[in-house]
Amino acid sequence: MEKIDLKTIKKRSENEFKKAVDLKELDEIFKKYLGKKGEITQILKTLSKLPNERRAKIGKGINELKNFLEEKIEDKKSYFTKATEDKEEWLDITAPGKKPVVGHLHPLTLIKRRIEEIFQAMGFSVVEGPEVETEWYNFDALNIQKDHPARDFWDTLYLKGGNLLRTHTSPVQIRFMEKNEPPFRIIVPGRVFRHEATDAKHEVNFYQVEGLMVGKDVSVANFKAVIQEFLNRFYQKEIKLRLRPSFFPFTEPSFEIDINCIVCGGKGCSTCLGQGWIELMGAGMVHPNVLKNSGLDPRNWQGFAFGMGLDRLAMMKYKINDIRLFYSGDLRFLQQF
Ligand code: FA5
Repeated sequence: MEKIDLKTIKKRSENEFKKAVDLKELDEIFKKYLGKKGEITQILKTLSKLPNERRAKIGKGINELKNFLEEKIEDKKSYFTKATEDKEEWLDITAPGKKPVVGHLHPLTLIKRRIEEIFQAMGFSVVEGPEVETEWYNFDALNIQKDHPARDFWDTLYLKGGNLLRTHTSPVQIRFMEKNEPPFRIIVPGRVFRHEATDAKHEVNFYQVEGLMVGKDVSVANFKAVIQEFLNRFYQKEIKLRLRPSFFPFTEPSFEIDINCIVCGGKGCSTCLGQGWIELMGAGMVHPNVLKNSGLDPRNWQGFAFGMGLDRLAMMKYKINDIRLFYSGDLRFLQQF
């Protein structure tokens, strides 16, 4: 019988263990030494043929080596198993790729940008103002005295210290005229707030676009031309509009601008409440007191102002019958734009 060199087997197997990188390789080593046809198993089988003295010696050595290998295998096995479990990121390069969801702008932002583009092309600058206002800018400077019933149109939320959430974008008229000499033309898109019950056409938080054009001889005719041009470009078709006499403390004369309902073409539907017309904005010639309150001499300057509901423009454009959808955060709605 050939010489059994346990030391060499131990060294060799130990080396192989060190090199093993996963459970599969470990299994190969196990089979090689301890499997049915493994080296150690074979030696154990031949023990009975050895003379007594040698058998005892080799038997002891081979059992020690067997225990040693079994222990090694167990250790390394639990090491590999744990390492796999601990892996935080598991990259399966064969899995099909996931298409990243690409977001897009909110419909009201798209509308705001389109409005800005059209007015800028007509020579208007885009100006912004604060959403938290003082009573002076939101009411008094706009010729709405403390006890005037017109304040009731624009009920709002008052903050500690006397400031309030602006009810319209009109205060920016004053802020701009205080700092700039006419002639000028501006638009002011922005968020406004009102304390009122919501319905399909009314929100407590919505957007307006203020317009202001002041010069030596700016007239109602100029206003009508600018608005007609704007609406035609915005809706990409000839829009039928009408000016209705109205009242705003900060304009004289004042009017309301309605457009033929785009949803039903003027026949009458739920969006226009059967009227065939939809109110889009308030407007008028800037009141002399407003010019005075902004530091301008009404004998030298005159102009028009308007304030339109951005949400209402968007509703007409996209044929949306409830304003509250814009603020619902419902992806089924938003993903359509
Ligand atoms: C005003 O806010 C005036 N500041 C507009 C103005 C500016 C008149 C300059 C003259 C000169 P009014 O309260 O009517 O006016 O609102 C203007 C527009 O905002 C309305 O025509 C409508 O389109 C929109 N709007 C008003 N209330 C709501 C609401 N609760 N929800 C959504 N849109 C609204």
